[in-house]
Amino acid sequence: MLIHCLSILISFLFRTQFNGGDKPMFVLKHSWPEPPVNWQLHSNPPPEHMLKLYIGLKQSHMDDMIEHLLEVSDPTSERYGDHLTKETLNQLVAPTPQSINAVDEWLKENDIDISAYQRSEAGDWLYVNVPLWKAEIMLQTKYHVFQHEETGESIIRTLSWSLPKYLEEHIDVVAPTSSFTRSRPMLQQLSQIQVPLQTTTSASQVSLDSLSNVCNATAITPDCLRTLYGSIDYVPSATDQNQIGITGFLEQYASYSDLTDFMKIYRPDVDDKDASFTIVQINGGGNNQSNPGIEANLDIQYAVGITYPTPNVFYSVGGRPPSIPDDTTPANSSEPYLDFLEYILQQDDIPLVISNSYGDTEQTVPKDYAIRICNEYAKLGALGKTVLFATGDYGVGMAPCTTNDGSNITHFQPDFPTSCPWITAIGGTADIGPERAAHLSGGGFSNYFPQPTWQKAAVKQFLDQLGDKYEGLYNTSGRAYPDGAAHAEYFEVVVDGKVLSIFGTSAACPTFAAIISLVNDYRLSQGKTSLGFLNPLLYKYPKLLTDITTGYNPGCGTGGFNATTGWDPVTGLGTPNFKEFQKLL
Ligand SMILES: *[C@@H]1O[C@H](CO)[C@@H](O)[C@H](O)[C@H]1NC(C)=O
Ligand SMILES: *[C@@H]1O[C@H](CO)[C@@H](O)[C@H](O)[C@H]1NC(C)=O
Ligand SMILES: *[C@@H]1O[C@H](CO)[C@@H](O)[C@H](O)[C@H]1NC(C)=O
Ligand SMILES: *[C@@H]1O[C@H](CO)[C@@H](O)[C@H](O)[C@H]1NC(C)=O
Ligand SMILES: *[C@@H]1O[C@H](CO)[C@@H](O)[C@H](O)[C@H]1NC(C)=O
Ligand SMILES: *[C@@H]1O[C@H](CO)[C@@H](O)[C@H](O)[C@H]1NC(C)=O
Ligand SMILES: [Ca+2]
Repeated sequence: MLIHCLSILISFLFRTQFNGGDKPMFVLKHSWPEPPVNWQLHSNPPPEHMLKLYIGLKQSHMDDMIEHLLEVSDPTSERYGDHLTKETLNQLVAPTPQSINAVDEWLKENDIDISAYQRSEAGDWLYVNVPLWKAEIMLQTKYHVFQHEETGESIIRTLSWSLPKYLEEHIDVVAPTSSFTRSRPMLQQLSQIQVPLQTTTSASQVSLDSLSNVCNATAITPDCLRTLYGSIDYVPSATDQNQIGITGFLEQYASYSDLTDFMKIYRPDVDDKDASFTIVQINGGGNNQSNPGIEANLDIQYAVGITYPTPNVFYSVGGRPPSIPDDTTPANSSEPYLDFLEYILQQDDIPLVISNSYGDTEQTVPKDYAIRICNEYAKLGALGKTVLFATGDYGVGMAPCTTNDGSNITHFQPDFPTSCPWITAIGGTADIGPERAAHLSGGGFSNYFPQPTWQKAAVKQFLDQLGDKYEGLYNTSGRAYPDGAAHAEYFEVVVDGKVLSIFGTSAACPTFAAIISLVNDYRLSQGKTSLGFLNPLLYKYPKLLTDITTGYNPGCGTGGFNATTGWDPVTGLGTPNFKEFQKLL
């Protein structure tokens, strides 16, 4: 009743803001001077094409939410590990009744029936199916089909969009609009060398006193990584409370039979019939077992290979749009992160660690969109989940390293979502004993997210010794990454029954994630809670990671940054040391 009266009052107030007749005044939300690099205007989509609009309502107590998150992630706080429940989280982020009513009113004005949309549990997202022509009126915009020059991929986007002025304070983002991000797998180089399928001796059966007995720097295996990062003797026991999640985008499917072969070769100590994983299909995500993806197999094989017998979940996220959209094809808007976040945040049972080996340059997304997606990952942190992203395989930036804000200047190109501070960003190393930074390792400084307090001292130490080198090419006050690293070269992966050798931070991310999953197992088995958002812990206790001090990450026509003593923008604080985690936690 109260809400009903309020909504009448509010709708009255809005009308008074209307510009003359019944047309509201619009304010520009975002615009690009030109399509982002490699995207070309292709054609006009049919007006009846159905779009699924994601409307992100302003979250009311985001600052409080972040404060909670920082407290429960600070290892020196009494509240360390006291993660929020989903109910508390949803209450904190729920929009105000004013925002809810304002947006409902807007949809009503546009003859959108309440049955045509859904709300997230917290009420902070609305998912609305509308024909394109209507979205164009609502957002005072024009949608086009854009095609990617290299991949031929096409998406429906706009170069500029607006909102009625009265909604400015109630809505953060509407998507799809002007975000051109693609979820690119972070494995750049793929050796065609095929290693014959053969059974090796398990590390637990060979002498462990020398790493070189187990590791071959040009043929990385799970036992090598388990030895290198100190988890070889650890047997997970909290497997009824612990899961690790792996995301898959772009029709990347993980194969059961390839995992079986992989385990036969690389974990002969495990009965391969026992090693498996669960597949969850989101938003039309497929599962074609005859078409295994290299990225998907790499991720799942190393996650299972290191965490076995911890349950592994593979998320197959759909949503790639038709190559040329027509009006009969259902709305597939290519918003992979939003699709995944929409799904996962509604679940009661979310894996404690989520590994992501995908990303794109930060400047392919508008800043407000990046901030909102980043806040969604912060929610996962507040719930006690660790979200990790690979940092990319192009060192300090993928060519052409020019800005697309109209200024067209040369600048290192940070990657997103890994540049989001609520994510643990994982770079890559190479060699064994000692490891050095891998040349491909993505690293740098965000242009969107300010540097968080927990990393300021570590980053300052690096910048002080760097001096004015590269001045103007990167943002000294931005969120700096990676946070950590793991091996990223010559990973042996079974794909379609053959062993391939893979490079990329895509290999590093599930490896680091798997070690963190084992630390969670260790804590859970002692009745403690999960680690959750990891970064404040890592920066407070850098000993948890092995410092990498050599190597560099060239890119953008430069030698890139050097790995140095302490934190560096190539390998972060270093590679995980499971035994140190055990000692501290
Ligand atoms: C290391 O791996 C490479 C590539 O697979 C192989 O050619 C080499 O023989 C291996 N070295 C040893 C000592 O096994
Ligand atoms: C996206 O496309 C796939 C087919 O490629 C389809 O199965 C799925 O239902 C679509 N998703 C939506 C939300 O329309
Ligand atoms: C599954 O993948 C195989 C191999 O690429 C392909 O031939 C087949 O058509 C695919 N099946 C479906 C249902 O897409
Ligand atoms: C940006 O500058 C580069 C040369 O530095 C040039 O090749 C390119 O065409 C310019 N792009 C635009 C959009 O002006
Ligand atoms: C540098 O980073 C800060 C903090 O995130 C941001 O406010 C500023 O706009 C960035 N500068 C540039 C040139 O991107
Ligand atoms: C990296 O180290 C090399 C060798 O010490 C040095 O010549 C180079 O200037 C350093 N680069 C940066 C960006 O610090
Ligand atoms: Ca270092």
